[in-house]
Amino acid sequence: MKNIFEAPFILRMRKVTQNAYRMGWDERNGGNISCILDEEELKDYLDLNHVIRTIPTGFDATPLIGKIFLVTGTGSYFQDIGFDPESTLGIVRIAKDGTTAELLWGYKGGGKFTSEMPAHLMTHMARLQKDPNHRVVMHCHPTNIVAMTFVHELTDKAISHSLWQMITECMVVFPDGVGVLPWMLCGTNEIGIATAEKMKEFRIVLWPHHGIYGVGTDMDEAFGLIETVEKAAQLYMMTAHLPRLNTITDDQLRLVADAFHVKAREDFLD
Ligand code: 2HA
Ligand code: ZN
Repeated sequence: MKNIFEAPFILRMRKVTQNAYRMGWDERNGGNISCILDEEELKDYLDLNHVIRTIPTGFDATPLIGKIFLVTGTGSYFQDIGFDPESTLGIVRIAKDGTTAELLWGYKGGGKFTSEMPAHLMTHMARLQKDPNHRVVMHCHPTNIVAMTFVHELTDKAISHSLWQMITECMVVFPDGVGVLPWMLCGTNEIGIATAEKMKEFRIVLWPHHGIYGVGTDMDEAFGLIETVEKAAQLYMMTAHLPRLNTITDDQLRLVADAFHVKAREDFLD
């Protein structure tokens, strides 16, 4: 068996969580990440027949039966994941009943996965239907995007349009726009269902006055997507109270989309 502490998926999780912490997106135990692991790769590191214990998920995840996830633990601090991955992370497989997770590694000391597991697993189900290469769901609390939800109209169209206008690159990185939910109680199946519903259309979903969900085919892509949205929100917040003398027009946004061969959400342009 290879040493799991040197596995690329553990090293990448350590890198991403440390960077997110330093970006100020994950104060205290804020934020969580889940990543679908490749069984072929994992079997060099773990005996997949050895289940340490089982943990109920609290809902039916039948489409994910047999899938294996690396997931941050509830209550764990992102700043701790780098030096103590085995206590702060877990590897779980969705069992044959669809409602139980089998712990294969981690959550040392009796922990369990993030309280936002419903939103994560339901989002994985929604995104896998759209993109078979989908792998990662990342949730965190970037300062400016949360600030923006206090001062901006909360519709998918209005918020996507404002973000696109902040940096030319935004149209290239998220031509599909961002979705936004009404304020809802976090950690519930209800917010999971609402998040996954938006994820049928978007790769970014905002939880007003709380944070953001971003997805990707790997951790760097999910991180980069959130990073780009947060940068745009920062520019919005830096300029929102100042007279707007210049902007990127809708025709210019279309020009960017054409030049970079991406398909802008036309109904979000005027
Ligand atoms: O895990 O971010 O939304 C802490 C949170 C809950
Ligand atoms: Zn949160």
